[in-house]
Amino acid sequence: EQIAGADAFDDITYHRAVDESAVRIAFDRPEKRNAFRPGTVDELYAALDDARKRADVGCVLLTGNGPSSKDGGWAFCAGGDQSVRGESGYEYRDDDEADEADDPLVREAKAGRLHILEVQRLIRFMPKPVVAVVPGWAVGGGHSLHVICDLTLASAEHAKFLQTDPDVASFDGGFGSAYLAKQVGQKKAREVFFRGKTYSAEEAVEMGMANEAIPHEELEEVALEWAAEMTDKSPTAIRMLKYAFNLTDDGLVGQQIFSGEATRLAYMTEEAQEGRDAFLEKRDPDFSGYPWHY
Ligand code: 1HA
Repeated sequence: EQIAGADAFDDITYHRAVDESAVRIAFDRPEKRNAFRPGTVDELYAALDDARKRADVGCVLLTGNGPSSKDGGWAFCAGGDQSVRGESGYEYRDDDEADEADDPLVREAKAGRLHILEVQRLIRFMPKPVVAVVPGWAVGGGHSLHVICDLTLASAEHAKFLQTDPDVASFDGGFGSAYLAKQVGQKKAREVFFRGKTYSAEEAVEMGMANEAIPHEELEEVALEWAAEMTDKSPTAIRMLKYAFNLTDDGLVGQQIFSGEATRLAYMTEEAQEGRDAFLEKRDPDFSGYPWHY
C-alpha cells in the first residue's frame, strides 16, 4: 500500500507491502529510463529518510518502475537527466519542481545540483540494508546508486549495467568508481569506466557487483523474500554488521558511526546509568560494582 504522503511525489513511488517490514521506493520516469532530475533526487531523499526513521521498517528496496509506455524498455535508473543539465549541475526547470518560496540566494545555491551524492550518503549511512532491485538499465549515476546499495538483485532477462560517465564528461570519483573497485577489483572497475561496455545480470554477478540474477517475473517477489530474511534477524546485529562492513572504507566517519552505535549500547548498561545518576544526585559515581572485563 502507498505510504501516507507519498501521493505528493511526482517522480517516484513509495509503498509498503502489507504485513512486511520492507518498503519499496521506485523511480517513476520509465519513458526517460528513470533518469533523475533535481526534483526526483529531492523526493528520493525524502522517501529514504522517512524509511530510515521508521522503527518498524528494516529494509528498503530501491527499484525502477516500468516498462516504458514508449518502447517497453525497463530501467533501474539512467543517472542524471541530461536534458536539464546546466553549466554547473542539474537544474530545476519545471515550475513545480523547485520551491518557489525560496529566496533568490537559496535559488541561486540550488542552480546546479549534484545532490544525488547526498542520497548516496543516506543509503550508505542508514542503519538498515538497502537493496537495489534492478529490472533493466543501471547506467551512469544509476549504476553508482546500485554500487552503493548493500545488495543488488538483477533481472536475468532485462538488467543491463553500463557506465557512461566519461561519455557525457561526468565522473563519480567516490563510491561509484573507487568503491566499485573494492567490489570487482581494480582492473574490472577501470574497464567498466574506461571502456563503457554493457554487462548482463549474469556478468554482474560473476564480477561481484550483483548478488543474484533472478527471472524477471520473480524479481520483486524474490526481493521481498530476501528482505524478509533480513528483517527477521536482530536489528542491532544487522545494524552493527552494516556499519562494520562500512567502517574500513569510511575512515573517521565510519568510525564515528560505528562508535555511535557502541555508545548507544553502552548507555543501556547500569554502569552508564550510574554515571548519569551520580551527576544528577550531585555525588561521586561508584563504578566499583562494574568489573574491568577482559
Ligand atoms: O555521473 C554523475 C554524477 C557524478 C558526480 C556527481 C553527481 C552526478 C550526477 C549524475 C551523474 C550521471 O548520471 S552522468 C551519466 C548520465 N547518464 C547517461 O549518460 C545515460 C544516458 N542514457 C543512455 O546512455 C541510454 O539512454 C540508455 C543506455 C540508458 C538506454 O538506451 P536505450 O535502451 O537505447 O534507450 P534510449 O532510446 O537511449 O532512451 C529512451 C529515452 O530515455 C530517450 O528519450 P526519447 O528519445 O524517447 O525522448 C532518452 O533520451 C531518454 N533518456 C535515457 N537516459 C537519459 C534520458 N534522458 C535524459 N537523461 C538520461 N540520462
